Amino acid sequence: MDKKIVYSGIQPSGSLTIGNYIGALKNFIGLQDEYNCLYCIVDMHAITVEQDPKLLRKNTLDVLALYLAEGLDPDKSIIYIQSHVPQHAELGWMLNTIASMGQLQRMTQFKDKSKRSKEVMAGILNYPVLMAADILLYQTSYVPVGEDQRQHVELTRDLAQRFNSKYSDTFTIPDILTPKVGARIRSLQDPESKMSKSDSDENSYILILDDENAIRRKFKRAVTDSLNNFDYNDEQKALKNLINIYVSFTGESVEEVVNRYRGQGYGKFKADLADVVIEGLRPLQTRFKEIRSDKEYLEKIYTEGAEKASYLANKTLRKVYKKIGFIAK
Ligand code: ATP
Ligand code: LTN
Repeated sequence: MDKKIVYSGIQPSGSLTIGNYIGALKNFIGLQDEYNCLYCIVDMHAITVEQDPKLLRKNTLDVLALYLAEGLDPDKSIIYIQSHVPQHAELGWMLNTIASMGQLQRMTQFKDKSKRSKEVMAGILNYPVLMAADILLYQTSYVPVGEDQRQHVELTRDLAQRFNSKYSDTFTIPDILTPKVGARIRSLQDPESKMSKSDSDENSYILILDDENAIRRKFKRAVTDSLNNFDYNDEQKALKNLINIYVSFTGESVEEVVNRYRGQGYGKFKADLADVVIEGLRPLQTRFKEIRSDKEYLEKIYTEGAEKASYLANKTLRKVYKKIGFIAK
């Protein structure tokens, strides 16, 4: 039997954080042997917020190089750039005709992002419909993402079910895949909000490509609490977040870490956490530098990736057009 499909994407909307790493990127690698995986750089999603064209180009190649540096293997997985496969926009349009405005307006990300902007563009409302198109084009079974994407994956399931019952079985209904620990890494400055690469306070996040000094400085400045009690609970959200980062990098259990640091001040733990993250990111950073400088190699990967993705996307799109009643040419 054919392997099931795994699909995920990351926006080139800035430099990636360890939230992106722990919640998504790090988990992509292990899926490559068991599943047929597609990993996309979703540049069409990124433009739903203001982007500088030069920076968008740079960030797109950065994400591609990070995918490869982390160990995504182009012989096993399809790695490509979303705008190279126009079928995403085409299926997105079809799905827009069955997506309800009310449902889109209830999306948490839409509410957050539209609150922050003076003029709300339609692209930010339709963002999750394009995401549904990404996923459904490839008959995806599993979507490895962070917890913040749960609502979007639910919407994708709804749209797939709606289309299937309107026109007959067409799309596979996908399931979300979130990591046990680290599905929602929080800001180092405000544990109520998620760590985000678009946060204006650079002390709130650690970037995958941050150097040693920046990592030490940011963890040192990370907020904790005044209880001075080393424990893992919801009253100490900031500390809990730091422990989650620690165990995501070392693979230890929360219990082991809590037992080791119990009775010690937060300062020692934060310093050790910085070491763990620096060491954990080092191999990735080294490989990134090598790969990122090889423009020809990157071009070869994304060109071949787009070819393979297009072939699969077309198969689904042709079915969709036929069911809707479009005339085949
Ligand atoms: P932004 O923070 O710029 O609004 P984003 O980082 O949430 O965007 P993407 O870059 O597309 O958006 O996210 C890529 C992946 O990283 C998604 O699977 C998302 O769920 C995951 N992710 C993002 N932030 C976190 C976080 N703080 N904790 C865990 N996973 C995260
Ligand atoms: N919305 C996602 C990025 C994304 C995605 C996808 C993730 C776009 N298309 C398809 C998984 C599958 C985010 O993380 N912000």
